Amino acid sequence: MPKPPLTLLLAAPRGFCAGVDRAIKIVEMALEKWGAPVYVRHEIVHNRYVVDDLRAKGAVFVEELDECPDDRPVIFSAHGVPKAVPTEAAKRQMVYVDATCPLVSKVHIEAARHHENGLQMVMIGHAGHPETLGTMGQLPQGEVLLVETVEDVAGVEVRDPERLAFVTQTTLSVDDTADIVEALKARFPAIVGPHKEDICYATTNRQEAVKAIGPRADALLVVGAPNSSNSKRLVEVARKAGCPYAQLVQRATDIDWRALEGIGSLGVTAGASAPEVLIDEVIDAVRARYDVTVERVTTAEENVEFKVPRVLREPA
Ligand code: 0JX
Ligand code: SF4
Repeated sequence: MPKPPLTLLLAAPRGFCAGVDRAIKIVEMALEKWGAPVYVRHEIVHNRYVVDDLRAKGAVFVEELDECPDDRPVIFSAHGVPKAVPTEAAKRQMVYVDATCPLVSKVHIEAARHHENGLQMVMIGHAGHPETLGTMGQLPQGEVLLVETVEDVAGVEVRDPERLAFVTQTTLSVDDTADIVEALKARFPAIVGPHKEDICYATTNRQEAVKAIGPRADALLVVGAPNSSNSKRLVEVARKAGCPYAQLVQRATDIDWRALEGIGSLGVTAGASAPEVLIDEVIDAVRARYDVTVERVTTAEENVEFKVPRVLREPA
């Protein structure tokens, strides 16, 4: 039977961002330098394939520092850590390498600066997400108020509405965040913050590409993990852009082929923590069932690269 024709709308940019690339390289360098085991606090990036690959090379993934021995190196994940974590590692004289994305560290610095200037902080982010915990954990407990939605803004209780600042998680929905910022500014006109928000270039660009594809695609697959904030946002953006079916898939085996029956166009993208090998796997699986014509939908060119430290610090 001939395969049905399908236009595959391939998003660009998609997949790995500069912060993810750097964080994975740091773990690989640490393994090369110090040998196994090297401990990693939290998944280095939210992707099972990446984590399993590093685990096979000798990385040991833990959630908290107290699960690490004193005498092995530990790496902090790309999402950032509360200030107490490096403080504790130093106290235990551990060798540690911070793989926090420089764009997340920038938000940490901003929060600390506002705090030093006597401003109370509001963070727009998702409760319990490691980046939110890390950013809030830059300041003493209770100093950062979390808001997740426009509705939350009405209930937030501040010390002094004249002395307020806000920061955001880097992987939020650009549009939802704009609404929350607007609500904050309406309620607290004196609030200060970044020019728009702290959403990074990679998050913004991946959402833009999905917005271009969404209205044209009968369905869209986002390659990414269920705990990956930026990947989940891409599914929401696709649905909002008018795509009737948008689904997160970790890899090809997750694809629900029945849901794709009868489609003529399929969007494909990937979150910032999803490796290209998994995107290729998904495309190959689509090709096995459809007569595919690939159309690249490019909405931005990316050439961001973050320096990886040339030499990792020697154990004490
Ligand atoms: O859940 P997130 O999108 O914050 O993380 P993920 O999927 O690991 O993406 C890369 C790290 C992003 C940090 O900002
Ligand atoms: Fe950095 Fe953005 Fe990538 Fe997060 S998604 S690691 S902030 S570049």
